Amino acid sequence: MKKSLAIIIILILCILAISCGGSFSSKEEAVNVEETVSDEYIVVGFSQLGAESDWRSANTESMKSAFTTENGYKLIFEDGQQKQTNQITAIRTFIQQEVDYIVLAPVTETGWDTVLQEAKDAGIPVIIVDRMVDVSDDSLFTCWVGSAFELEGKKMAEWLKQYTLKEKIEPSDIHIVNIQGTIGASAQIGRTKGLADAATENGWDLMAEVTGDFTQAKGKEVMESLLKRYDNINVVYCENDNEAFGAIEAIEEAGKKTGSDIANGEIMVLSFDGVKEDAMNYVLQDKTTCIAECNPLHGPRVKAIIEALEAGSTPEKYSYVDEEIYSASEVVKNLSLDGINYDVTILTQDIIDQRSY
Ligand code: GYE
Repeated sequence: MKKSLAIIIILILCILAISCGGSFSSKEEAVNVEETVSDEYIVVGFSQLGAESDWRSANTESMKSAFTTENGYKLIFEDGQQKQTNQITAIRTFIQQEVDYIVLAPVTETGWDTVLQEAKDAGIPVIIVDRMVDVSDDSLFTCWVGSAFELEGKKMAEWLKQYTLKEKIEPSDIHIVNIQGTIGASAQIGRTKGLADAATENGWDLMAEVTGDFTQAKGKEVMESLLKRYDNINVVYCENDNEAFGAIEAIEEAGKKTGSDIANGEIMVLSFDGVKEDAMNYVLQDKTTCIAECNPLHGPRVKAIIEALEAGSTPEKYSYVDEEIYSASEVVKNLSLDGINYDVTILTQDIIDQRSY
């Protein structure tokens, strides 16, 4: 009895020793895997500002599919939920994690100096994408890539000018409300300025500028109250597609029609982005009259910047993306701005089908 008990105890001790040893070695393995991951891959911390719109979803998708392990990257993705404080926390975490690059899509322009200085002190290059940062020292970031937001606004305003001229609508009969984007975001600042300057120059009645925070829900809410406040709105300038979706819902629920025939009581909706399918189909249906494109496919662009930096070259400080303007109406076929000609793309189903976003 005693002998067999001793054998059992020895057996149990052996099993314990083996399992403890096993767990030590798997812990070591885990550490090794972590180390190999950061050695083998380029680690990118991306602070995305939120998930407020279709444009943003397409942009997130583009970034995620550029920075894959197959492409040699480890992407750490953080959604800031439209709050700058969340983005600042994300950047500080990236610094602690000693990532190789920080990519920032900033919610608004100001307020980045301190945290970008911290990244610079840690020797981590920062690439700004989409909206810009307004910092006192532009060596706080390596470079920026995104859209020319004021140009988008100017193109839209020029389209409206040509359209109303051709349709013989008096400037003072153009009663506009602007549903703005997130206040302080480059996309809002540029698009608002493009319209406001043109309204002053042309003598249009720009009745209100109210933020819709780039969301469908806010766009609808704002449009509902604007319709109660003004009974003569004939142009709604929405600073993105999702606000336009919300505004169109509000207009239809109020028993009115959106469309290009403002001389006959329709309310003309103008918008930015042009993410398929909804936004573009609305143009074909004449629910939205004109869209200034804003291209969200920045993943490959940021990847090319990182590749250039890895190869030791210096990328352009600012890279602007070329963009189009779309309408189903053939009244305006081209625009001239500051001596440059832009063709208006007259939208068809084929064009929509060929687009990648
Ligand atoms: O137009 C809008 C999004 O910053 C360009 O942000 C971006 C804008 C885009 O919410 O849909």
